[in-house]
Amino acid sequence: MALQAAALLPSALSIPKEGKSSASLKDTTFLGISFSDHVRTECSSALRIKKESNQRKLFHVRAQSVATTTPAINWAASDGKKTLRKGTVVITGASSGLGLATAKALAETGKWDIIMACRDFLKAERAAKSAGIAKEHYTVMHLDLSSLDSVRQFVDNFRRSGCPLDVLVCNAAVYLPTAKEPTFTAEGFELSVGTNHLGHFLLSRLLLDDLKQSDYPSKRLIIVGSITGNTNTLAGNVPPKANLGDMRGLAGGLSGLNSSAMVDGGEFDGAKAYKDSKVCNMLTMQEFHRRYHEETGITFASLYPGCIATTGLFREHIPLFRLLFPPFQKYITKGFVSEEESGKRLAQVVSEPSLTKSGVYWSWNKDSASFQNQLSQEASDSEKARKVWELSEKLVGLA
Ligand code: NDP
Ligand code: PMR
Repeated sequence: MALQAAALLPSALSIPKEGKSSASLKDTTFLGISFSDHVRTECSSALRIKKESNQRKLFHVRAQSVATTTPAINWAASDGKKTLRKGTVVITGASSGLGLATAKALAETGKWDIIMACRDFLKAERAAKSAGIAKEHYTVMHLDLSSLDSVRQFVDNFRRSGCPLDVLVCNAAVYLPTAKEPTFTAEGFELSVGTNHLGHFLLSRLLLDDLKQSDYPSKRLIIVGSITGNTNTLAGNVPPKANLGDMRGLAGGLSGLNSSAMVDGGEFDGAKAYKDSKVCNMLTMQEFHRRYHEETGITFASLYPGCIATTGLFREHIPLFRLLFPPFQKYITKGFVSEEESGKRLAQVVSEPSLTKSGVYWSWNKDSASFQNQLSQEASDSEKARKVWELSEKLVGLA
């Protein structure tokens, strides 16, 4: 009960909207105080006030409205030295695994305000605490990607916080390999594709405007992909293989009623649905790149962070799999990577100046050096990417 109530809290917060100022305050100082330093702290403190409001609400105190100002500059000058202002990054599914490890890696740099966009508010707060992420670096905001209403509510709440959006990381996912029957999102889409792809598709389409407005020097939209969606690899050839087919199931709404719950229109298979969702993720990233990179300068990227065999992703798998999978990946395939290492990898894609290339799918070699990897034929098919985009925008109500 307490958990459920807490999960609803951030959506209920009321913070008045402020217009996003585009005035440049570059290098402005007054009486020795850098304006930019002042503005730079605004987002962090607005988020802190919001966080404290959340906590007050836990004790049934009504949250009061908070006035916020949007930082409108990307450089802060102190002692005549130019430093980049703190970036704001939204990470979906930051309550465990890769998302949590990425939040931790970014928090340790002290250069980021991290918004942990999570479906379970208390779980996320506890995870941040036990990972040792200092309070001033993060804020939890409620987001349930299996409900399009929740996605829209999150976008409203985020905008009301007055924070800029510099990087969006679409990381959350569910994997249901043992499910015999499909389960569904609030709008009736099969849960894996509905959450991993359609929820993120709506989120990133809505937040594209916010990314465009950011004055951060390197704005990025990152959608986490995977090796298992790529049939040009050994891992991608383990059955059931990803295959979107002619997408008749997606066109039919993945409802399992008059149409199939699977993208390709076939029989339900939970493991395949996850792999298909990753293909949709990787195609969406490339379609974003084709449509918006040149116009906006935003970097669109995907990645395979390595096999993080210990995460919650495998929570629905049989116990024997969960026992054997980590040593199998560690000693046989040698594809294993720790949560900490995977977090450092994704953090590089968020913030490394050398990883600004757009339309790219990053991987890491045995020495943990990043390289631009090849996607499978299907996962790089531009016609399929356009079709996934067009069908998805209909399903989420954008077309
Ligand atoms: P985890 O299960 O540890 O993390 C998944 C996160 O997604 C959790 O925070 C979970 O929240 C969240 N989530 C699930 N459903 C929703 C929802 N409806 N709304 C909001 N959040 C939701 O798995 P990983 O860290 O392994 O996975 C992270 C990403 O990495 C995924 O995109 C996955 O495809 C990718 N990946 C993972 C690999 C691996 O080997 N583990 C390999 C390649 C890619 P909650 O904590 O509440 O359950
Ligand atoms: Mg795979 C180099 C070989 C390699 C790598 C890097 C992975 C990653 N896997 C490899 C090989 C194999 N796997 C082989 C040879 C087998 C048959 C024994 C195998 C099996 C297997 C299963 C049953 N692998 C799996 C599963 C899962 O349930 C996981 C999955 O498909 O989740 C969708 C999985 C994974 N293997 C990987 C990675 C990264 C995963 C998990 C997650 C993901 O793609 O997100």
